[in-house]
Amino acid sequence: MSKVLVFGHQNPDNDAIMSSVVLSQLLNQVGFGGNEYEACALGPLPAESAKLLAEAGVPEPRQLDAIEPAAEGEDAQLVVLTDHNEPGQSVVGLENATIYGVVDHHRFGNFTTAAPLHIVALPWGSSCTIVAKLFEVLGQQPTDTQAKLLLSAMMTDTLMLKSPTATDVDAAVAAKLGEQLGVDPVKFGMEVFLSRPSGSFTPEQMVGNDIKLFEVGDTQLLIGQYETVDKTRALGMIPEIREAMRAYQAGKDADGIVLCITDIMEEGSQVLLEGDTACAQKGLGIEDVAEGVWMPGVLSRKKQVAAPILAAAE
Ligand SMILES: [Mn+2]
Repeated sequence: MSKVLVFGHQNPDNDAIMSSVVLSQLLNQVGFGGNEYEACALGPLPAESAKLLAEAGVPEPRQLDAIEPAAEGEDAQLVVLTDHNEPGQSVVGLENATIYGVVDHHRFGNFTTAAPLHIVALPWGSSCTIVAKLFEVLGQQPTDTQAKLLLSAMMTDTLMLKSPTATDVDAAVAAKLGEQLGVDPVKFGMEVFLSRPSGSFTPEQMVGNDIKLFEVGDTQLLIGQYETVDKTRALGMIPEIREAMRAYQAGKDADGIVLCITDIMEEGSQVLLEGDTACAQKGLGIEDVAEGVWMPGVLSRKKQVAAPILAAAE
């Protein structure tokens, strides 16, 4: 029996955590491939994930710092990536691992493997929607706890199904899980959002809480997103947030950094730029102005921010 580590991206969000936790449970439940699966996390858990897991009595995933090269005569560590596939967003030392599987809903970039792998990629609103469907594929019924953890991530990742990344499949799966739990998915999702201690976020947390590195042409661009139900507090801290952006960019040795302060209620994002962001300005059609640019309707980093920036660089 081989041990397989299952983990989401760095700076994990609720979808990265819940997809790895519940997918590991499912694969262990069915004895998939005769392996043993362990959920890991590449960073501290978001507040809502920690709260949901504690309430459910489910242990938090183990923190994983790096994967070391295999010792002489040993096989490489097997891993399953959830909610990501780009090495730049994954564990340090991913090149030392054998990618056994991927369950993801993002674009593929720089992805090569030495051997065939289990790969489930669908352009749905959350990785947990895919995990929920895998229960059906593997002939399993999620327990109430599993249904709750999956639904929480489907709601946070799709901003209560309002994001343009949400599909009919997400809505249908959310309705089904909500029915099982006897909750309204949107109301439940709002409770999960409101359990975030957003009133106490520091500028450093707003910048680093949910940020991903993208290779845009030959520049390294960081794109962060801070989701809030009221952007007023953040907008009153713009100089401090910009300072935190510059510090984060310097720490990661990136060329530029974009931060979207996304207001879930007003359904749009205030976009701040620091460093070399010519590609971002071109892709988004905005300029680097001190207070940032309000982009109405922009809720999805993936579809409405990263995709146009990457497209403009081609
Ligand atoms: Mn996701």
